Amino acid sequence: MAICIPNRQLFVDGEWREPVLKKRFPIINPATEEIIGDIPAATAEDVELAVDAARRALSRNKGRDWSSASGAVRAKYLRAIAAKITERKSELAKLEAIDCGKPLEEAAWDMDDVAGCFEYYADLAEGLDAKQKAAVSLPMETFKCYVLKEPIGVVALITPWNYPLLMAAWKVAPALAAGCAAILKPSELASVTCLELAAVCREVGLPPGVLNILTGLGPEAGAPLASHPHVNKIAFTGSTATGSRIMTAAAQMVKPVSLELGGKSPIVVFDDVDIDKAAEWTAFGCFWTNGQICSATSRLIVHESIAAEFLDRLVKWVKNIKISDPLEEGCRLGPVVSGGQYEKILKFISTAKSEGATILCGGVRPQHLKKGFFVEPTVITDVTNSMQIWREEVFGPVICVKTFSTEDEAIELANDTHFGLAAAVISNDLKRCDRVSKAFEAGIVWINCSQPCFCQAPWGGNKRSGFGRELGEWGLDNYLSVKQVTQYISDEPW
Ligand code: TXE
Repeated sequence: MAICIPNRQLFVDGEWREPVLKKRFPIINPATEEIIGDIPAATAEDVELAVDAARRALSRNKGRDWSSASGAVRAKYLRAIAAKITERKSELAKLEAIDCGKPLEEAAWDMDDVAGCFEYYADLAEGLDAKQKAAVSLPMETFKCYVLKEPIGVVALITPWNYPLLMAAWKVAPALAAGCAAILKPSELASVTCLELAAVCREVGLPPGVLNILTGLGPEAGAPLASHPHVNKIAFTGSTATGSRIMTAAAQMVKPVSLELGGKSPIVVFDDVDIDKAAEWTAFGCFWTNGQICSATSRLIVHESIAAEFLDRLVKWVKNIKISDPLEEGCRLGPVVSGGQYEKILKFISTAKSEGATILCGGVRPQHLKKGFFVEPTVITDVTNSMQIWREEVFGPVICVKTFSTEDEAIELANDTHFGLAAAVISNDLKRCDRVSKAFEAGIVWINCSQPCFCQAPWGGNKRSGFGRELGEWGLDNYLSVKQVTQYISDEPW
């Protein structure tokens, strides 16, 4: 199934533009370790051009002001983008699969979600027209007050590689719906489909400068973008370490940030469950997208009375997962995204072993695959709270297991982390699920499932998993600022 990586440039002011320093870097297919193309590497010079273009797209005297266009007009473009993504779904899914290693079928679902996200924010953009001005009732009749919701301005959107186009859509769609102009900086490890988004924007005639896309390295392209004085807001998804750097840069200029960072999310399984179903949800929650999901439920906390049987089923389930090139029919697990991530995951596993944990299954490269960054799904037991594998985000197909005997103990173990993104509970007792949900220190809770995600519902974490919420109306609010207008009412002329 040959597929050609389109040769693209940076996307600035509605045009393809060669990077000022003319640098490019290679794209590596993680399933074959082969170089399959290259992409432009933006630097601070390109950031200047992109920020200028975004500012012009919002400037009232140029006659192309995206921010004061009606929500209905913006919705028209968002729907056109959604339609083009759907039209190109199968090609985009293949590009995503060979760029980041996710199974083709999953990549195709991502494309549906991308289109759905643009559609959803098109609806919200239309709704915004009616909500842009809201009256506030005051205790004094001599004053009247209303509130305007206005686009925040030029926004920097810095995204990761695990859902390259979908994570971009989660930010681009609400930012554009709100009337902001954006500069998207995708991850250097998987930027191909984001450059195709640029092609889509050209095709639908999105006004110049409304969306600019700069591929490049974090320190060279992301850092100057985050610290640019004319960027009014930064929305970031990625590691906690980089999130902290971005927050520091934003603090210098007192600009708002929303951060969706790492996780070490628990899944608590009580003793009253259907063990097969619970094992399947557990495997799905941790091994979907190879565990490279910020919300992966990578700490299994299972009731001691069912632990042995549960682990037996989980291991059987895991051993049935088809690991192959993502383009192969029936692939359920592809390679992890890069050589760096591969080494990092194996190091986590060897450290767990040296700290005294047991590798129940996996932990190695699958024997039938000699090339590519493949790691077998790994289940680790005999884990203590102080071990690295219990405390740090692996971002790979690795789950670590602890047992509990009481509900309080389960909650304590679940919350025993600096992170607070997601948590799941599996039990037939819905009152208990309700209690446990309230006790979880996490921004997202799943009951009797793990990982479902809908663009209508808020997404984001607490503690070191960041702050701010994406998706739903909360996602739109990320890109709106609130202005109070209060008028003194008087019969006397001014
Ligand atoms: O992340 P980075 P990496 C976690 C996961 C993974 C680890 C490292 O644990 O193993 O992060 O992955 C840009 N200023 N997550 O190195 O560095 C970078 O170019 C501005 C969790 O890929 O956080 C990319 O576009 N930008 C996560 C983006 O930040 C900078 C998803 C994310 O890269 C920058 C991905 C800088 N100084 C990784 N340095 C999740 N929450 O889903 C880098 N970038």
